[in-house]
Parts: sequence; structure tokens; C-alpha cells
Amino acid sequence: MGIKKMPLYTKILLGMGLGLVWGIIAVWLGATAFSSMWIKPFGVIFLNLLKLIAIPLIFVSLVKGISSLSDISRLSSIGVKTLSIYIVTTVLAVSIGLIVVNIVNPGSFFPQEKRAELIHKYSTVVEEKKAEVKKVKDQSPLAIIVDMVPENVISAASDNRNMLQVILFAALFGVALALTKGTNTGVVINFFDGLNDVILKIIDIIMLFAPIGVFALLGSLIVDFAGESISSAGGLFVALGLYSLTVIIGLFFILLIVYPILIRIFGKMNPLFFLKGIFPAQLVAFSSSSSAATLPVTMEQVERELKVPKEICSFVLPVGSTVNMDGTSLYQAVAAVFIAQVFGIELSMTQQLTIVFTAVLASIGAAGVPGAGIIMLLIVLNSVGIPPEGLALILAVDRPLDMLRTVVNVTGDAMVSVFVARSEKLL
Ligand code: DAS
Repeated sequence: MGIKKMPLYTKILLGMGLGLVWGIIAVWLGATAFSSMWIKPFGVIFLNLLKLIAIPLIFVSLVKGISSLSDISRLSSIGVKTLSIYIVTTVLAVSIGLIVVNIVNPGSFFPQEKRAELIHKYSTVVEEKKAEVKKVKDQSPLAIIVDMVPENVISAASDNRNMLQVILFAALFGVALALTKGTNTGVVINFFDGLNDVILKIIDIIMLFAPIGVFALLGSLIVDFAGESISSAGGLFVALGLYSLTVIIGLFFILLIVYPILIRIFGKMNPLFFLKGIFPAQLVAFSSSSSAATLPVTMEQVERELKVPKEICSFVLPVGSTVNMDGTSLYQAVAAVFIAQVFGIELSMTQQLTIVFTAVLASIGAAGVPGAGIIMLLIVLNSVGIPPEGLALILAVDRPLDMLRTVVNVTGDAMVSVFVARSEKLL
């Protein structure tokens, strides 16, 4: 079978495999500088192309989706359903995290002499993250809502972290367009129809570049990660192995047990059909560690493969990429309790419930960008009096865990879009 005929996910898997091989060879041959100079840029280009198209895609899809709704009042029912299902799946994810980390108890196997070494090694990084969180903490609880309302639509569209601002403006525009149907705005509706097709074609063109992009992303990740781990002495991996394993067990339990059961019961969809449909998006999420960058692929796969209509996925997925992060919230529960265990802090039931509450809020506040979960973890640690220096204990292995939790985040968003479409009898 020629490369051209291969399905998209096969080509991406090929790129990932070759990327891993290249990374190992580059480290072995000491060609890390070469890799950073000549390979890594192709990964950055691929990620930037996806981010480039994310905001226009969200705006056009939302306007087209909302304006095509037969009855605008359905928008509020779709919105309420989406947000409430997001909260429920996040609480479920945090609870699974708490159960797993309390059963495995990875902190009790952590060698105490490594604790001081790690806290010293990552002290500057922790200070930086604390400064970032301070900015978030000083804001009022309504900051999330206030931040959603942009003062300038161009500045809103200028930064992928303003996803919610773009969503709000697109929703306003879409509602106004739906309410002026039949007047002379017909040309606007046709314009957005055409623009939507153009943007989907741009995504197809970008995805032609995906195999090379993921090759470069994974190749340079191995190079960066190997450089980091060799300097931090292999002993850490034994110490942090059980912690990483606890996170991985939790994430795979959600991905391969919980989600398939939920998709079967509430989505009335074959779990294998669902997982095959969003597999390319999971691969891009794994390679990029960014839900926001993966969003164009998630939206295209959910609409084209899972047949979720545009009026649903154009709202549910962009909101989910910033607000719904099941993987991140499970990880925050495991990391918080692990750090408490290493510090010998016994967490009461109320403190663990506080972790559930703050992990849900934190994952709503975390933007869909690499490493967002780490900053939000500090809020969870503060909420139960765990020393923020504890963050240093888990930074060494955060990147591969970030890749996996981003896969769960993206899969959870796709799953909820199927639920909402099913409940709206649009599937
Ligand atoms: N990388 C984030 C995302 O894009 C998740 C995280 O940092 O936990 O979903």
C-alpha cells in the first residue's frame, strides 16, 4: 500500500515511530544539537499551523453551527447539558485518581534523601509557577466569567488562551445571525458556509504535514527528555516510577474502561467505533501535549467520523478544550496525594473532598496548553495545606504524563459531544 493510500492515523503512527527511533539514535550518537537545530523546528511549525487555524475554525464553525439551529432556545439546553456533563465526568476522574493513589500509596516508596535533592533542583521553577498562580489567586472567583468577555474582538482572537472569549463573540454573532434569518443576512450565512469549507480544506492540507510534524515533535522530545533525565541521575526514575505508574493506571482505566462503558450506555455508540474515530486526534494530542492545538483535528474527526453535527461539536469541543480536562484533574488528585504522602501528611476525608472540589475548579481554569496542569496543581496543593515545594517532586516526569493526560482530555471532550448530540436526538 502506497504512503498516499494509508489512512491518516497510520501515517501519523509511522511518523511517531520514526520520531522515537530518531530520538534514541540522536541521543546515542550525541547528535542532540543537530536534532534541535534541524528537526525540532518542523514540530514547532506543525503545532503553529494547528494553532493558526484553531481560532478561525472555532469562530466559523460556531457561527455556522448556531445559525443553523432550527430553534435558538436549544442553544441554552445544549450549553447547560454540556457544562453539567463536563462537571460530572471531571468529578468522576478526580475520584478515580484519589482511589488509585490511596490504594497504590506511591509516596511511601519514595526515598526521603531524594526529596531535598529534588526540591533544591527545581526551586526556581517552583518559584516561577507560584508567581503565575499568585496572579490567578488574586482575581475574584468570578474572574473566569469576567475574562470571558473580551473588550476587543481582534485582541481576543490574538491569543489561543482567549478561546472562551472567541466562543462568546461567535455565540453572540451566531445568535444574531439566526434571529435575522430571512432578512438580507442570507448572504452572510452563505459566506460562512463557504468559509467553513475553506477552513476544513486548510486543515486537510495541514494534516498532510502531520507525519513529519509528529516525527519532529517526538524526536526532539526524546532528545530534550534524555538530556534532562541523564543530568538528574537515573535513580529518580525508580523513585518516581511508582508515582508515574499510578497516574498511568488511572488514565488508562478512564480511557479503556470508564469511557467505553459511558459511550456505550449514554452515547449508544460502539466503543471501538468511537475510539477508532478519534484515534488521529489522540495521536496529535499525545505528540503535542496541547488540547488547544489538537482541537482542529478533534473537531474534524468528531464531525466526519463520529457524525456529530456541527451545531453540537462546534460548541462542545472548543469549550471542552479549555473547560473539560478529565486527564488533568485525575493527575492533580494523584499528584497532590503523592506529595502529601512523601511529606508524611495524613489527608483527612474532608481534605480529600477539598481536593475533588479544587481539582475540578483548577481543571476548568487550566488553559489547553502544555504544562497547564502543573500551574493549577499549585492551587490544589494550597487548598489542603501541602507545601508548594512539593511540586518539585513530580516535575522530572511531568512531560510524558502531560502527553497522556492530554489524550484523556481530548477523548473526554469527544465523548461528551456524542452524549449531547444523542440527547438532542441529532445523532
Ligand atoms: N497539556 C494540557 C492540555 O492541553 C493538559 C495539562 O497540562 O494537564 O490538555
